[in-house]
Amino acid sequence: TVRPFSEIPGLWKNSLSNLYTFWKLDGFRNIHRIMVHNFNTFGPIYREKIGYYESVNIIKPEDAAILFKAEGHYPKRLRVEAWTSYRDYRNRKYGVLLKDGEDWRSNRVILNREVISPKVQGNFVPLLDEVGQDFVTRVHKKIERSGQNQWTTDLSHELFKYALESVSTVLYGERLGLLLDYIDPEVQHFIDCITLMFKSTCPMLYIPPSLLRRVGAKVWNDHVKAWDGIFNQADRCIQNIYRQLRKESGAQGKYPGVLASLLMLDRLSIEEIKASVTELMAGGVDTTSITLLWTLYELARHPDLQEELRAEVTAARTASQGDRLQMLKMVPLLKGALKETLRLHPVAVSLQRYIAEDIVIQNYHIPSGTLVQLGLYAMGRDHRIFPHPEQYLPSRWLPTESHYFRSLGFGFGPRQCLGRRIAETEMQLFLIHMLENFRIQKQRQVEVRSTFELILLPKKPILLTIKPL
Ligand code: HEM
Ligand code: 2DC
Repeated sequence: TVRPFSEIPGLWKNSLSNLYTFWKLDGFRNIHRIMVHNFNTFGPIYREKIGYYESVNIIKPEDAAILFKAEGHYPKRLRVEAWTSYRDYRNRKYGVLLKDGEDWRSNRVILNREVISPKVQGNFVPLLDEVGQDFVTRVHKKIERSGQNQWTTDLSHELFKYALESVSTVLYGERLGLLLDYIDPEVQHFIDCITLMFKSTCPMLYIPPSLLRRVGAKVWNDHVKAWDGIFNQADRCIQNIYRQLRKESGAQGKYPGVLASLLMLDRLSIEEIKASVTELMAGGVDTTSITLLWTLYELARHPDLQEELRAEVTAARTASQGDRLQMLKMVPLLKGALKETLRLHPVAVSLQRYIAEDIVIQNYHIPSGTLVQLGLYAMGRDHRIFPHPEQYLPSRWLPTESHYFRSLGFGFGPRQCLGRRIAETEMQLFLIHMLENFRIQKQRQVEVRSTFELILLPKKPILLTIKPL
C-alpha cells in the first residue's frame, strides 16, 4: 500500500529552526553538501521546508523518470523570486527563463528553432571555431611573453571572455573582439555584473526580495545594480544589430546570428526578443566557462586520460579532413569528458518541477502541484548510481552502456536548457583546440571543492600550467 505524503521523512515541520541551522552550517554556500547529508540521513526521498519554500527531494534516476513524466505540457521550475522581482520593479518583460504556461510555450517553440534545433548547429560551428582559434593564438602569445615556454594562471577570467565572445558571436553574428589585448571596461563590467547577479540571488532564495527591498538591504541593491548592468550592455548590443538590419536589409547569404534571425522572422515582439536574448547572453558566460575550467582541472589531474583524448581528437581530425562539423561526430570520449565534468561539478545543484499530476515515488503519494527537486549534485556522487563516483571516467558515458535518466546536467524535456546546443558546441570546440595545441598541467594535487553561488563554482582559484605541445 502507498504511504501518505505526511509520512515522508525529513525536517519539514519547523521551518524557522531549519532556517537557523541552515544559517549556522553556512548553508547558503553549502546547499549541495547539505543535500548529500540529508539523503544519507533520510534515504532516497525527503521533505524539506526552508524559509518560505517547501519541497520533496529525490535522488534516483528511476524517480527522476517518474518526475519528468508528470511535468505536464507547461513544465514549471522553482520560481527565482529575485529575478522576477527585478523585472517587475524595472518594468521589464520576462523572457523564456521566467515565463510560464502558454506564454512560455509559444515563445520557447519559436526560440527552439533558432537556438537549439539541430539545423542551426551548422551555422554555429564556423563562428565558434574561429573564437576557439583566437583563444589558442592568445594563449600562445601569453606563453611567449612569459619567456618560460609555459603559462601558469587562474584561467577563469580568460574563460569568461571566451564564453562571452562565443555566445555573442552566435547571438549577434559578429565578433565583439574580447580576445584582443585591449578589453573594453564596459564588457568587463558586464562580466562582473553576471557574477554579482548570481551571487546576490542566493540569500533571496530564502528571504523574500520584497522584504529586503523595503528595508533597503544591500543585497537587493546589489542585485538591481547587477541586472541593470546586464540589461544596459545587452541593450547596446541589440540596438546595434537592430540599426544595422534596418540600414542594409537582407544580408548576402551569410548567417546573420540568432537575434537578426528572430527579428526577420517577426513572430515575437521586439520586447520579447530583447528579454530572451538578454537572458541568453547572461546565461551563456559563467555556465560554460566554469564547466571548461573544471574540465581542464580534471585533465591536468589525469595526464593519461589527457593523452587518450588528444589521440581521439587527432584521429578525428585526420578522418574528417579538418571538417569541424564532421569532427564533432567523432569524439565520443571528449563528449563523455564533458558529461563527467557535469556529473561531478554540475552547474545546477538540482532540477525542479511543480508536478502536474499526482505521483507515487518510493512508495509515497505526492500530490499534484508539489515542488519536487532532483538532487543533481548528490546523484552524481552516489556510489549506488555511479560506481566509484570519485573517479573521473569519461568512458562511463560511451554509448555501449545505458544512461537512463543519468545525464541531466542540462535538465530534461521541453524545459531543458535553451542554450544547450550553443554550450555543447562551444565547449567541444574549445577542448579540441586546447588538446591540439597545449598540454595542461597542475602544480599540486589538492582537491578543489565547490561553493554555491546560485551556480556551483570552485571554492578556490584553480591554477593551471599550459605548455605548447
Ligand atoms: C536553463 C544548465 C549553459 C541558457 C538551464 C537549466 C539547466 C541549465 C540545468 C534548467 C533546465 C531544466 O529545468 O530542465 C546549463 C549548463 C550549461 C548551460 C550545465 C553549460 C555548461 C547555458 C548557455 C545559455 C543558457 C550557454 C545561453 C546561451 C539557459 C536558459 C534557460 C536555461 C535561457 C531557461 C530555459 C527555459 O526556462 O525555457 N540551463 N546551462 N544556458 N539555460 Fe542553461
Ligand atoms: C539554484 O534552489 C538552486 O542555467 C535553487 O543559464 C533552485 C534553482 C532554480 C533554477 C536554477 C538554479 C537553481 C541554478 C541556475 C539555473 C536556474 C535555472 C537557469 C539557471 C540552472 C538550481 C542557468 C544558470 C541559466 C541562467 C540564466 C541567467 C539569465 C540568469
